[in-house]
Amino acid sequence: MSADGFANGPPPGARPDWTIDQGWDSYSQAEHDVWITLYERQASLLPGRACDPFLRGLEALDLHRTGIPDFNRINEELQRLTGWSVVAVPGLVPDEVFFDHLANRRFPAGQFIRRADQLDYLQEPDVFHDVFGHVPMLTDPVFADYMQAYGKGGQRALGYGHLHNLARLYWYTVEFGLLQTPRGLRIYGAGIVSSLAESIFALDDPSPNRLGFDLERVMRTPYRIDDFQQVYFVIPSLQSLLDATTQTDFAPIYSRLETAADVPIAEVLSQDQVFTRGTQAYAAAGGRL
Ligand code: HBI
Ligand code: FE
Repeated sequence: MSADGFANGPPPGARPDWTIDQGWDSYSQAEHDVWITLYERQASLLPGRACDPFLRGLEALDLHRTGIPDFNRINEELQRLTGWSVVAVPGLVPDEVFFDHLANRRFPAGQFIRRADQLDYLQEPDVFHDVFGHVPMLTDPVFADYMQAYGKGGQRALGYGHLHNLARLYWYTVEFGLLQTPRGLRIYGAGIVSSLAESIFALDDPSPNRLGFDLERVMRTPYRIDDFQQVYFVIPSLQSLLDATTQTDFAPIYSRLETAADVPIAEVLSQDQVFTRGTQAYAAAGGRL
């Protein structure tokens, strides 16, 4: 939804911070069945693909197979582990509202769930994308700190007029990030773990580039929202991601970004750490690299 789509404030029934009651009792069995179908597909696919903090979070929160979880139940455990809580929202909320929630350790999760005929793609984040995709990582103390630091950074970025650069950081980490482990690359991005096809594509397909994470490089790299990623960025550890966000003064980065050109999405720069060079990049270079 574009920014002016929020011009007239929260929708009817939503509070000023855009939260609504989840209304867990009002979900139909058909809606719970959609969750069960999606959960079972991903839970059987992700061992060996999702990173350990994600799998541990999935177990700790018991986002079990009996249907859409009750946020009140999840929050008892989540608050005990990292002080985060899940709050229900009708869908996408304005950036400044989103950042304020994150800065206060509240994750805004869509209350609705996709229909059974929309299993593999939907426009707005629903409760499966948000709660199955994003919430397990919030049980990890380091990632929980990163998400709060991101929220605070987002509030500052709004002031600098560099939200679009920070949105790229969110996209290439929180949504589509990969983690380096001794056993190979593992997924921590919510947009990947909540997608059957991309959970396979992100690790196995030869077409995308997989490059070492660099904060400024990521902030110069546009992204597409309607297809698999053409580039994934790999972090060496969750701690390194947190350090990049908390130990960096963004002001000089923002001023350099004023004049730096975006990096074409499929390009590999000479300074990039290359984990895998995608076939599409190979093709774009005319088959010689
Ligand atoms: N709102 N509910 C919700 N969920 C999001 O992931 C979200 C949002 N609003 C803005 C937004 N994400 C993006 O602009 C982030 O990059 C900030
Ligand atoms: Fe998301």
